[in-house]
Amino acid sequence: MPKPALYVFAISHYCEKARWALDYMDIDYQINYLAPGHHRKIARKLGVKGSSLPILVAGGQVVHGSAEIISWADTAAANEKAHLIPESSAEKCLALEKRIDDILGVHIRRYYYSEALVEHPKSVRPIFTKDLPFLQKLSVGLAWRVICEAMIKGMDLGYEQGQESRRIVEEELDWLDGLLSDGRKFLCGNQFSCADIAAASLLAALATPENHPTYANLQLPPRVAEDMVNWGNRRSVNWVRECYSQYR
Ligand SMILES: N[C@@H](CCC(=O)N[C@@H](CS)C(=O)NCC(=O)O)C(=O)O
Repeated sequence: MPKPALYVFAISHYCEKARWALDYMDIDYQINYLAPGHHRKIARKLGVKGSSLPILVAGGQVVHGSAEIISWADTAAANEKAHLIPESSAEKCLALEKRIDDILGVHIRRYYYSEALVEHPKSVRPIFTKDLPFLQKLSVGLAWRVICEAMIKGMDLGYEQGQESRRIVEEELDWLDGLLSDGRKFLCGNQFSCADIAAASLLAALATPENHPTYANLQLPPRVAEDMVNWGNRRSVNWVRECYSQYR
């Protein structure tokens, strides 16, 4: 049987979340980097609703979305060392994962792109083309303006929108700092779970861990870089670094 195939954007924090889960569960898979635009054709071909990545194809099954991929990995993995959805605290961990996916993940991305794509699009292109096959790399170069315009419209980017998302990110960081303030090692339960993978991967841009597959070379736009310095000492951001060093 062919290896499971994971379709990703190199830059995407949701894709990193799925990758981390598969790596953590010792699942052997093939990674396929896609260019924006081309990903729609693949999503259509695979018959998923919408076109977002990550998508995993495993033994004829198409698994769409990072949370669904974690859930698939949790049952498919031969490695019994640890489950990412612990039975004893599944409901709580899944609820935390959902909040982190739906709020932090969305707003950190909107804040970053509002600054980077609108004002400094050249800083984004190298990460978008990272590890792409030659022809897709070429097509991103040729269609770069169109891609930027589509992303700006699709995610409703702009200065005001970025500032709104920045405020939401700060509120969510306060919430995470609060959760971690009792010294707990994991966000929920007594083991590393889907909630921890969600928070650490979706916040990785703030912590820029050395062993992150993409963000080591992430060039942040000036206002975002300033925030990263200010937020860098938060309990939650230090906890992300710790998760990367221990579990990634
Ligand atoms: N909640 C979804 C979000 C995935 C998502 O938003 N992916 C973005 C990249 S960060 C994407 O593929 N956007 C392009 C599209 O939707 O066509 C998940 O966890 O998988």
